Amino acid sequence: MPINYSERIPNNVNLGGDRRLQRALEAWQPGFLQWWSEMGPETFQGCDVYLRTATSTDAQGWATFGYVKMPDYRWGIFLADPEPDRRIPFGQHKGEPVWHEVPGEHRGILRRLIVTQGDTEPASVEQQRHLGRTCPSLYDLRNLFQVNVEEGRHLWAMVYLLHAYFGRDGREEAEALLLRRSGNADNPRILGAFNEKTPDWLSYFMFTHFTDRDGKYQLASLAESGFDPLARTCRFMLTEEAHHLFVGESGVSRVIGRTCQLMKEHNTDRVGEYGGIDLTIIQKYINFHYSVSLDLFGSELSTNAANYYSAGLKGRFKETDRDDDHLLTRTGYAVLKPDHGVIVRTEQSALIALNETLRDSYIADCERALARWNKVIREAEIGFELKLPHRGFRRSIGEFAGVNVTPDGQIITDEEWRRRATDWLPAQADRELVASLMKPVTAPGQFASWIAPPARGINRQALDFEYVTALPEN
Ligand code: BYC
Repeated sequence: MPINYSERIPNNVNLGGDRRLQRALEAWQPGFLQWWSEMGPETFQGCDVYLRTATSTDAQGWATFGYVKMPDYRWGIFLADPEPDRRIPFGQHKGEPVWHEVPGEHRGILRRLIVTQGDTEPASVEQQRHLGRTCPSLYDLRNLFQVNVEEGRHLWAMVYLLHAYFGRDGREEAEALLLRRSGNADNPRILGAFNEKTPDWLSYFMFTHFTDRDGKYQLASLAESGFDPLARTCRFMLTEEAHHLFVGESGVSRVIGRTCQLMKEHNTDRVGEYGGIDLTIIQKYINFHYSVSLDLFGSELSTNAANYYSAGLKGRFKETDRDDDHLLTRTGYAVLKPDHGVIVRTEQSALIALNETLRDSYIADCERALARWNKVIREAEIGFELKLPHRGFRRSIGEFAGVNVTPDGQIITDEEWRRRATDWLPAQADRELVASLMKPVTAPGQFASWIAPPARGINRQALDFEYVTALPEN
């Protein structure tokens, strides 16, 4: 069936006037819809969900709210407005006009970056597909689906770049994005965190807090790219990403708030029997999701990252605001490394240490959010402080891979690690307790026992607004 482009696919890339691109997307769209029906949210595809859809990039159009059935969601293609006379801000081509076509000599690595970014988007939808069944409220169910459809749109954004700029190999990569599966042994998603399970809503909030936040930093680095279509695409994606981070941070904050309330009401730290999640369990989930997400920045010392930067393809967070030479060929950067049983500070070339530079920006952001969670605990007058574990804790990528580092940064033996791992990471019993609380709550305005209501509704709607209607029986 031919697609009506201006209606079905809202866009600002002149899709209606580009026959070649139309044909490519026409061939890809049925596969996407098939993937969405197989791997998108289970059970709720026939419901009306109060969603925001981007229909243009201006203030009126980028967040249009209304009831939509998810398979009818209009997955649009948007680039932020071009900046006149934009110049490549960093690397060997610094100061030259940005590229509007793929620079031939950097084609391979550019495609690889776009594919890696694109692969995470459907992966996260796959990881979250079961969660609707155990939603803590209609408000949270709606937010889950909002995140899911927007990850779908972010996949479209990367597929648009592959189709519009990379010809046949771009089309093949776009197909492959629909074939890999999160956690599949034979054809897994590319990056580690996207093959983990998201078994419960606490994991989901941690994921949207810590793993989506990697997305914020990676997208911001790609938004500096000298390849202007990628930069503009990522800039628009970042506007949507902010809501995903809000879902994560406020979700965890509401769980903490409810736990503190139960601790005070019952004068105990163990709130499981009262339908809450202990702060010690929350800490273990933080340790797990934070460490998995730190791995997403790649090795501390990376020639890939140096090449991306020198080629002008991937910058640093807020590259253009930084006051240095934007070449980094003669600059140093401090990097922590394990060395004979202790962790030492070493001086490295800033160009080789770019993954660590981005990880540092991310860690600082995570610290700020953690302080906001701790404020909730402090205001409840409870003497407990959540912490981020050391950056070397439970890492699988880079200098700390295979080294047993405790949350406070001590290197320990394999034997001691085995003995103490469940002090720091969710044990079977912790996961079972959290799982036992995951009972669906779908009456408007009601919330599960383990989470506090949010401060306000979505788009100024009331908390008892029917964010999802026409729910399936039982
Ligand atoms: N898992 O020099 P290295 C998001 C591989 S999240 C598995 O250490 P490099 C979102 C690496 O590919 C943002 N493999 O790293 C969030 C390389 O493989 P090859 C996603 C890994 O290349 C929530 C080898 O190890 N966007 O948007 O400098 C919901 C050595 O590479 C991992 C991006 O990531 C890992 N964790 O940096 C929805 C941006 N880490 O060459 C969405 C694009 C590394 O030996 N990607 N490897 O085969 C990049 O910029 C880079 O690929 C990375 C890795 C930063 C990921």
